[in-house]
Amino acid sequence: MTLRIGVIGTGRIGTDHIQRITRKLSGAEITAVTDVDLEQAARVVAEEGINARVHREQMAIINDDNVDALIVASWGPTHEAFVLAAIETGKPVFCEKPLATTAEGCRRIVDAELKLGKKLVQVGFMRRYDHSYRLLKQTLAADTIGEPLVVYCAHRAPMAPGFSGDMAITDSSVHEFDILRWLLNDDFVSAQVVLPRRSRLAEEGLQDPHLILLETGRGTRISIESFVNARYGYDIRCEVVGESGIAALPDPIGTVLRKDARLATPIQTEWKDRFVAAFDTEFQEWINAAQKGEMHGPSAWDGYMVAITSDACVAAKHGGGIVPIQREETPTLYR
Ligand code: NAD
Ligand code: ISE
Repeated sequence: MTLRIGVIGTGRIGTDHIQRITRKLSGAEITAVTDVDLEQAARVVAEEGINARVHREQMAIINDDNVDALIVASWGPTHEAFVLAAIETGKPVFCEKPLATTAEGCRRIVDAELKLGKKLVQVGFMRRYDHSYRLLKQTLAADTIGEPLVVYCAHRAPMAPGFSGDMAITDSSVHEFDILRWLLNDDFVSAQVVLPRRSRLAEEGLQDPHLILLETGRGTRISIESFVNARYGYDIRCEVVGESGIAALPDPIGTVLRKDARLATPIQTEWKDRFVAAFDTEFQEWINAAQKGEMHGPSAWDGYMVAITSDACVAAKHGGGIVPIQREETPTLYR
């Protein structure tokens, strides 16, 4: 049975997801869309040539009888209300990160699912579907390098247009918070943020880079360099130092060019390109699971844990020192 999907938010990533579902993936079709910018929503429908209803009233898409499942790709502050409404109707909902902009908001979503006794929510942490990260997880799970002792990560982007305040943490590093919990199968117990000398290329008033230091329950120490004005490219790095070896993400594959007395290999510049295959796999697996009434991806609980970590990092950045992160027992539904 084809999964009929309603998309809330037809901006950059919403349009991307509509295109991948329409052009590349199987088992689903877009039957409805909505956006506060109705012209934009109608344009996407026309350009893709899809038979989808454009809802003027955003919440109406959730109760549309022609919609089996929802994708929330609107601005972060709107996510919580849409996800809670989808849970009310019992429809599966894929929500782009953040699940909600506060830990309390994420907790309300967790509580709604616990009350229902069923998982309906998947959060858009697409790195879990990246082939290299999956191989890295397999390597760690197979005990190939012993226990993980130290992890070095870097999240570097060329520029961060529109970034302000703590977005390098709350918008970008959240991907590291999720992937590290998943890779290490461990929760964080403390956070510290060290501010290096500020890059002159960062927008006025924006601290960049940040050095985020996390500690897990089993004592693994993590450093994340978050550098959103790194200029030279989009470069995601992760190296795990274990007791008997080191396991790291490889550089993405590209041609190695020997020319004009130089040895060169390209570096990507866009997160969309770096993770395109991960996004495709993420959605194909979500569609396949939703058709069977199942939900296997990053859960509302994962979204909540990331929000707690993000809050601790922001508090550490502004207050200084080491901020403890309270560990909470994972409810049975999410184990
Ligand atoms: P965008 O600004 O391009 O698009 C957001 C769209 O939401 C806009 O078209 C806007 O009009 C619409 N919108 C706002 N409020 C709405 C409402 N109440 N109802 C319906 N539509 C509404 O932003 P984007 O870059 O596409 O980001 C969207 C979301 O995706 C954000 O939460 C962002 O963090 C997330 N995102 C995730 C990744 C990832 O790697 N997983 C990458 C980029 C963005
Ligand atoms: C963006 O919102 C994303 O989610 C990307 O995956 C991330 O790498 C980028 O830094 C964010 O701005």
